[in-house]
Amino acid sequence: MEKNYKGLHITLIVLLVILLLVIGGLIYYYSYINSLKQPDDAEEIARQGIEILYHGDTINVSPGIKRYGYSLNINDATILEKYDGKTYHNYENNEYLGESEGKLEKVFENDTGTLYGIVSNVKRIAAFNELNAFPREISKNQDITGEKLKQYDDVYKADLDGDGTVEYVCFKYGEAQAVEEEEINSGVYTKKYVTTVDLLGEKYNLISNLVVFSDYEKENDGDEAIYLTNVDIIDIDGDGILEIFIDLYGNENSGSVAIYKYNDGKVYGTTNYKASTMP
Ligand SMILES: [Ca+2]
Ligand SMILES: [Ca+2]
Repeated sequence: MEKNYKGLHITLIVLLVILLLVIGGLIYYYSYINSLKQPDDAEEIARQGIEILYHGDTINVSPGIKRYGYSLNINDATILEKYDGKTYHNYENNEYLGESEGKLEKVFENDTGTLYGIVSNVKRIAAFNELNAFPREISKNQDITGEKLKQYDDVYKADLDGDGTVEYVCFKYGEAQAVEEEEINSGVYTKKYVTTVDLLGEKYNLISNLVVFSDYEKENDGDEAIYLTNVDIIDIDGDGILEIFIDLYGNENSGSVAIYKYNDGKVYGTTNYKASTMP
């Protein structure tokens, strides 16, 4: 009987030691993992109050369709003080283009007398502080081997989510198509020009269609067709994932941009987005 108790005590002690080792191991593991984590750039951005300008206007850089050209009220003294004459870090076409001094310009006055402005003398993407914008290489129209890739006119290649496999952001600029009657009833439009933007995986598999953009040509209209061509692949929020910015059609003062984030096999943003120059 006594022997059994002794055996039981030893078993309990052994179990206790194992439990303590496991707990100790877990504590060590989590403190080790935390020590590996660098200060989060997104937190750093929030702390420093960094804001992003797109075509000179502030935008929310989370995935989705965002308008620009409507947020800087230049009657507002705090806006003037914050944005005018400041040094900006400039990014465009997947490159860092250095610093410039921005100037807040009046763009238009709305019905209520509000004067809207944009910051001029900055590039397509501008930030108060320099970003770690390109954590991985981004190439354009290089090593286009797959037959599926050859169907596209412009191919951007980058490991967007940093998992070791590349993704492709592919633009196809359509030939002029005859306009179908049900598309436009007015009858004055004769041709349609289409840009298709697709996201492909490493094996050239279609991950998602991002945007289909249409421009319409009027009869006897000498205007050139508009295709989407402005794309920025950039880590805008410091999370190590490259976001995709596709500039949708806008006039010189305002427009919109489609922002996408690809992570864990999912595309965040407005996919299959139908954009058009038609109102
Ligand atoms: Ca990847
Ligand atoms: Ca990012």
